[in-house]
Order: sequence, then structure tokens, then C-alpha cells
Amino acid sequence: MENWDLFLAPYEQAVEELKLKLKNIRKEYRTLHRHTPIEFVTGRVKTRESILEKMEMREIEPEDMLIGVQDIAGIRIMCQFVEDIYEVAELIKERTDFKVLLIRDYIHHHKPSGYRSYHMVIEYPVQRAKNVETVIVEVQIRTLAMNFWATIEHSLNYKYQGEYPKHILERLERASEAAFMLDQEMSEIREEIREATQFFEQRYEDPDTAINKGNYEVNQ
Ligand code: 0O2
Ligand code: 0O2
Repeated sequence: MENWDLFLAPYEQAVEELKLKLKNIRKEYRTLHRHTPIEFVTGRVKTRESILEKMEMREIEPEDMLIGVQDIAGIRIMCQFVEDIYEVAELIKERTDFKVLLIRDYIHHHKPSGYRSYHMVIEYPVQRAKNVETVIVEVQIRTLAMNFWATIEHSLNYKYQGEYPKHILERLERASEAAFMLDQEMSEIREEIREATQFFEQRYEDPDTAINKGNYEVNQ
């Protein structure tokens, strides 16, 4: 690769644009006083070093880089509830500004590590100064509990490089199940949580209508 900055530029642009578009979905739901399936969005572009490291680890030849490393651009969408993940996935499938290439559902089929998340690989056209460059972006959709587990496991992985001692592996498995159970418990009471969130958001934005006119009952 001769010029990495030039190569990575459309990926940077794709991440910025997608973050903005997804954050606007959140805004739209909030304006309508509806429960938003998107809690928050983050994004990153892999560094040159990280791309080369992944290629070396997986023995990917330079000419296969674009097929072998599908997460050069990565978007992560965090949701409150598991049900929200599938709602966001539907919103993404219906969009006309990009195309979904493949889906990996690590929620129904979690990874042996205990990793749970819903991955979509999309093809996103980036309008450059004089041409359109279509880039591949990996979108990970997960609950806050799944994100908590994955973040901790990812940090530990730096130390152990996947070769966990038995006691840590067991704890990680147990923690993954605990996170899954937490999601299930939260799903059971999600209607109540949604109503409470909407009430407080409305009170914050519009104190007169929410409190003085007793709007607390409206969403029930
Ligand atoms: P807000 O108003 O906080 O919602 P940048 O690359 O700096 O231009 P950004 O979006 O600032 O882009 O950074 P990044 O790292 O991609 O995304 C971080 C966003 O995720 C920030 O939101 C954080 O507030 C939000 N975030 C991170 N962790 C949490 C969390 O645990 N809970 C919640 N609710 N949000 C979190 P913004 O974009 O600054 O906007
Ligand atoms: P980063 O920047 O560190 O997040 P394959 O495994 O071949 O089926 P591939 O290409 O690895 O497919 O894609 P996969 O597994 O669908 O998604 C890769 C990304 O998912 C990883 O990116 C992680 O972000 C996340 N991920 C997958 N498995 C795990 C896991 O066991 N633990 C954690 N914490 N995250 C996981 P990278 O490459 O690690 O990049």
C-alpha cells in the first residue's frame, strides 16, 4: 500500500456520515416522544497497524485485504433491550442509502468465547470529490450489557492474546451468561422502563405539560 491516508480517507468519511445518520434516527424518535431503539452510537476506523496485524494473524494475502478484513470501518450501535437490536436491524435493512451484504447473528448463536452481538456488513457509497468509492462497513448492534462484557473481554484479550487461564475463561463464560440473563430480566420489564424514560424525557423538555397537566398517565 503506497498511501494509507488516501486509502483510509473514504472509510473515515463513511464512519462520520453513518454516525450522523444513526444519531439522527435517535433524534427523530425523541422528537416524536417515542422510545428510541438506539441508545448511543460509536465508530472507528482501524489503524494501518491494526489492519496489518489482523492480516498477519489470519494469514490474509494483501490482494485479499478487502474481503478478509471487513471491519476496516466499524460502527457500533448500543441499545437498551435485545428487542431494540432487531428493530434497528430492520431500520438498517430498509434503508436506500446503502446495501446490507451479510448478517452474522451472534445473539441467537453466541461465539464460543461468550461474545454476543448482531453484526451487519454493509456496502456504503462514499461521495468523494470526483467519484464515488464504495466501502465495506461492519455494523455491530448490541445491548449495553453485551457491550459491557465485550469491552471487558477485549481489554483482557490484550493481556492474554486469547490464551486465557482456565479460571478466567470460566469467569468470562459465567459473566457472559449473567449479562444475557440481565438482558432477559430487563426485557421482561421493558414496558415499564420505556414509560418511565418517556415521562422523564418529557418532563425535562416540557415541564408544564408533563408535570402540571398530569401527563404521567398518557403513556400508560
Ligand atoms: P452525546 O451528546 O453524548 O450523545 P468524534 O469521533 O469525536 O467526532 P463522537 O461521536 O463524539 O465522535 O465519539 P465516539 O467515540 O464515536 O462516540 C462516543 C459517543 O458515545 C459520545 O456521544 C458518548 O457520549 C457516547 N457514549 C459512550 N459511552 C456511552 C455510554 O455508556 N452511554 C451513553 N449513553 N453514551 C455513551 P456524543 O456523540 O458525544 O453525543
Ligand atoms: P476491534 O477493532 O478490536 O473491534 P470471523 O471471526 O472470521 O467469522 P470476523 O471477520 O472476525 O469473522 O468478523 P466477526 O467475528 O463477525 O467480527 C469481528 C469483530 O467482532 C471484532 O473485531 C470484535 O470487534 C468483535 N468480536 C468478535 N468476536 C469477539 C469476541 O469474542 N470478543 C470481543 N470482545 N469482540 C469480538 P476485531 O477485529 O477484534 O477488531
